[in-house]
Amino acid sequence: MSQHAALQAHFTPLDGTAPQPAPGRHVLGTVAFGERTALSLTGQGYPELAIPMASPGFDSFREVWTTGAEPVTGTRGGLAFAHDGEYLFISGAIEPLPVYGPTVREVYEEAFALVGELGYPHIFRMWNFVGGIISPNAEGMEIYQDFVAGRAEAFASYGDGTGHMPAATGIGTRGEGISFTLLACREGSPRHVENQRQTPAYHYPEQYGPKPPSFARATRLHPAGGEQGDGALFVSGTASILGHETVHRGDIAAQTDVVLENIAELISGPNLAAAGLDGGHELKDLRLVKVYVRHEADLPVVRERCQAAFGPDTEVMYMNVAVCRDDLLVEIEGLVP
Ligand code: 3EB
Repeated sequence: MSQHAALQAHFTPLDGTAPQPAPGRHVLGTVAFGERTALSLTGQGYPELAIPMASPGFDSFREVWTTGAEPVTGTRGGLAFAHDGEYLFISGAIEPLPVYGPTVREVYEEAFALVGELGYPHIFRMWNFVGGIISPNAEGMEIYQDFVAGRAEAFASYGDGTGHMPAATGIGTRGEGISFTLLACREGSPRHVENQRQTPAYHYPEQYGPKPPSFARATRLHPAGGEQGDGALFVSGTASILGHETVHRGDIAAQTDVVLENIAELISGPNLAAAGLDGGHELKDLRLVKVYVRHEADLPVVRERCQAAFGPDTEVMYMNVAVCRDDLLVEIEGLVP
């Protein structure tokens, strides 16, 4: 991430060896997209969240967040965290439950309290990994809606209104339970961006659930002391939604194209300008892309369209998991460094 070398991420193989940070770099936290479900402080001290996301024919890998300063790490309740003076990484995990809402509220509130206590008040990216995302909970409510309601209640404890809601991913897993990772900063200032082609998720109408999802379409992180264009742009999980409606039900090629067009529009100069930000990017500028494909058989079509859209330097990982609406076949996220 250009001027602010302080926070960086990369993908590494999930082969049992510990990630080796470059000289002068320290691991802040990792997420292992593999077979297991676990949250722990590793032998090297940093938090690792393991999520069951891997399957034959798709990718398994570790996402490694590094910084230039030695982190302090710890655990608290269901959370593990690390912070380096400017950046805070928190992961949390909730075991399988009949109903998730109240526990999601509790654990997310605990994470938001920690953000405040440790002095990293600006959350700029969250990932929410929701097992059984479109299955019913014990009361017949879709687990995603159960999760969204608990998260919405927790966000009320983090700030008023919607202006502080960060870029996020909400996605299924191949296991059960709910886990999450968040990134927050101390001096930097995140700027949240909506997409002119999409209704802000926090304004979705009630037909999708009692509470709307708490996230922004993208967040640009302005590092402390940096110029406006210096920061990375974090692109939320993006689906084949125009306005608030799923488009191209049952057509994986067309859904993939809409997702790519949605991201292209989101990161474009005119859309950033509408959010008061300068700069503008293209799909080829994306890095650390994750592509979530609902149906195994759709992978070749999705891969073909992604390869045509992204650049030679775009790393892309594919996973076979459900998306948060039954009719959504693909979700894609990434970042522009
Ligand atoms: C959507 O646009 C698709 O609930 O955190 C994308 C990104 C989606 C984040 C979340 C959900 C979330 O509504 C789903």
